[in-house]
Amino acid sequence: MSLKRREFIKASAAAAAAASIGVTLMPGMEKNLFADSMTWHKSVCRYCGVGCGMMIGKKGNKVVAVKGDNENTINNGHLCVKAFYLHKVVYAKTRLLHPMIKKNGKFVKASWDEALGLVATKFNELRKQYGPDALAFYGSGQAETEETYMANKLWKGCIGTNNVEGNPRLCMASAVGGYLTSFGKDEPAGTYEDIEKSNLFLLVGSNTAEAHPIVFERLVRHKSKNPDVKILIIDPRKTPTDQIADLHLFVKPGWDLAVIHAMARILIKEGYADEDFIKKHVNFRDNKKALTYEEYKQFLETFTPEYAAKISGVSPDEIVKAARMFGQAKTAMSMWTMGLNQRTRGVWANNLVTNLHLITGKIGVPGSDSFSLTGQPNACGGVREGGGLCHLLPGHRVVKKPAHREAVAKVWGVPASNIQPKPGKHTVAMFDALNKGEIKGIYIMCTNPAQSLPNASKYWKGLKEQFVVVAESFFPTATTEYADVVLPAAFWSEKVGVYGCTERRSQYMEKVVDPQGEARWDAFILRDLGIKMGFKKEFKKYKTGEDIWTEYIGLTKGTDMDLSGAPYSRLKKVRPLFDALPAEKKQGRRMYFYGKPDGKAVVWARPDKGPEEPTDAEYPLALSTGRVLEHWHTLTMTGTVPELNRAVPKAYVEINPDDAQKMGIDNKDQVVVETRRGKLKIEARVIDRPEPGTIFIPWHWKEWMANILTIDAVDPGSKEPEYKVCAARIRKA
Ligand SMILES: Nc1nc2c(c(=O)[nH]1)N[C@H]1C(S)=C(S)[C@@H](COP(=O)(O)OP(=O)(O)OC[C@H]3O[C@@H](n4cnc5c(=O)[nH]c(N)nc54)[C@H](O)[C@@H]3O)O[C@H]1N2
Ligand SMILES: Nc1nc2c(c(=O)[nH]1)N[C@H]1C(S)=C(S)[C@@H](COP(=O)(O)OP(=O)(O)OC[C@H]3O[C@@H](n4cnc5c(=O)[nH]c(N)nc54)[C@H](O)[C@@H]3O)O[C@H]1N2
Ligand code: SF4
Ligand SMILES: [Mo]
Repeated sequence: MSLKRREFIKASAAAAAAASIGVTLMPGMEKNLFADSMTWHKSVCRYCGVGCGMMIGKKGNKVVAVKGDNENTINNGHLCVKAFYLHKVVYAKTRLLHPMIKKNGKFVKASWDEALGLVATKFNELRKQYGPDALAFYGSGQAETEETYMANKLWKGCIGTNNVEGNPRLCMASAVGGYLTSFGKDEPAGTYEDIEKSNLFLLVGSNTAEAHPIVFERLVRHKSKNPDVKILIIDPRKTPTDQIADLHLFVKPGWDLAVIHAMARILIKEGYADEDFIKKHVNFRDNKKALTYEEYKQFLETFTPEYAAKISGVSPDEIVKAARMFGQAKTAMSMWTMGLNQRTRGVWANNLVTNLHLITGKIGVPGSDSFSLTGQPNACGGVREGGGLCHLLPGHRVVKKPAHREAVAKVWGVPASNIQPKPGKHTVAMFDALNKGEIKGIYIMCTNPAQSLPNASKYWKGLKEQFVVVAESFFPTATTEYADVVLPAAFWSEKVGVYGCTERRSQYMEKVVDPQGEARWDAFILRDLGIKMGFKKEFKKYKTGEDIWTEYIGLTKGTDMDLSGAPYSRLKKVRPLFDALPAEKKQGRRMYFYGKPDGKAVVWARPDKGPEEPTDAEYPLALSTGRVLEHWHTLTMTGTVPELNRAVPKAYVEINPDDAQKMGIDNKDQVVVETRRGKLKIEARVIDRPEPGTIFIPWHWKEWMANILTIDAVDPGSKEPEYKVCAARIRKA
């Protein structure tokens, strides 16, 4: 089983190499590929946050092929396996082609006028009767910046509620919290170009090979050319990323904070600290107060290798080895994703990784950075920079600052008093309020929360009972089941727009073909809803995507993410474009990143708390959830591609052979995985990927929904849920 999988991954690496030659050959399409009538159009992959440039091949009014964009310096023409089949997803049988309204429990086809009319009337009624906070918007890091911008304006600026959230809360919120508390500014300082200049990579809680394959490919290429480059992994599971590991610390899920502190202690004790850098650029703090460097060292004294080893399950020698590797490397780049963010101590975990860079001065120079990998293609651009969360406004602004509200209200053409100073409800609280009936109407766009929320079944009640509108490109999904109205959304390639990737680069996507059926662009659906709700003056003016983008970039002028020099006309040519900072700021772009008033970053002395629900005698196993290479989230897209389904056709629970033997479980046995929240019948995969004591379920399938098991406890700072660990038990079915 495991061998087959490895072979497949090798094969997809080979396929990626083929793409670099220029063209991705699709099964059955080879014949017509070079036909004169085919044209190529600039786009971006709509899956992960790497932001690979993609060219769309069009024939007639049809998308017929994709290939990597050779001119794009992120991926240099390469694509990963999911992306190869993206053009097929456009024509999936499950595309939603007409608006539908639920009548007597059944979806009935409706006209746009009827569907939007119903939504507008219902939203206005609820607003009038219960106040603006009875309404909410729940969006996505896969939505375009223009789309999130329109939603933000309608809800925060016109309806007058800050109940605007999105799935980046489930994903990047802890990274945002980490950057803000460590540096005073969001988003990483480095770029992908640091990869080729780095001597060491600390991959902590990132399955880079499967979740960010083109970044992984760059790591592989760099290391194969420079064998001295070291790869250090801190992760509870063995994954395909291990193919390039020099050292892997197998921590127990949720227990790695002590390990990172122990590494910091060794770095200082053994003289790897950059004392000069520390003096110039660093402050020290704990949760209550400022510390001196001496006090921080004192704090670290608890974290001997032996102590950290006992807590984490790693050997003391390996911790020492890892710290020395980090210290000895001339430059170092950390990359992390959900293994750190999806934790009740996600912000702290982020802080501690950044500590390692600040202590050793391995930051702010080419090849060194604490570089969070973003999950979705536009979580950085549309949601973080665009302000698509309940406390934010466009341009890295916040609702609580009067000057920020005023600046935004002016451009939106609404009274500043429309924008509330108090943040709205964060995602888990939003769905809780829906359960309680405090929120009575919600508009869900480009996300599938009925499957992706933690402890999901708990939140189906609110989705059942309240007025739910779902804008979707596919049907049915776990969430459309609960919708009162579904609105067909134009899909990637059928709409214009901008995505902003992990390294803060903006990329333009051309509208290549017309939307299918009656599908419409999400941004214009929102515009038309705004008009129907009575906000004519505010929304009638947007005739094109460019109208929306131009207004948005005007709002970013003078902020730390100034995009005012990046109109569509320039984005069409430059691929990909960094935030268009003035040249003098660009020079020192890495230091400008330090956003605290004294220009210093913070090394945090955080306690080494474990997970919310540790294992115990009743539930002795740690359950972890995550991704596979071939599939994307809730399968509405990759699940429609036969080639990807054949590669990984169904869900399974990975269990270590030692545990399996003790419990009498064989490979492919049906087992029941149980947590305090739910039970799931699923096939066992006995494999030495998780360590003994840990089990893992890929969460993509609705039929084997991992989120009926996961815990909805959130990080108190970032409000991001702890998908990555809860207590479970397993038995033969
Ligand atoms: N193929 C594919 N690629 C994707 C996606 C997809 O659905 N499919 N989704 C995209 C999105 S939105 C995201 S957010 C990213 C996610 O990208 P990743 O975060 O890389 O992917 P995950 O599979 O969620 O798990 C991350 C890793 O965290 C580890 N981990 C779990 N618990 C702990 C812990 O306590 N400590 C440490 N140190 N590590 C831990 C897991 O073992 C796993 O290796 O992927 C993006 N790319
Ligand atoms: N157990 C577990 N759960 C997790 C995670 C985990 O690691 N473990 N990870 C979490 C993370 S990091 C994330 S990011 C979330 C992701 O969770 P979701 O966002 O809920 O998952 P997706 O399947 O990406 O949902 C996107 C939806 O948008 C639809 N869509 C696609 N294109 C368009 C479009 O152009 N317009 C519109 N309107 N709709 C469109 C798709 O069909 C799909 O239904 O899941 C979270 N849930
Ligand atoms: S690495 Fe991410 S952005 Fe690049 S082709 Fe694959 S899924 Fe798309
Ligand atoms: Mo994500």
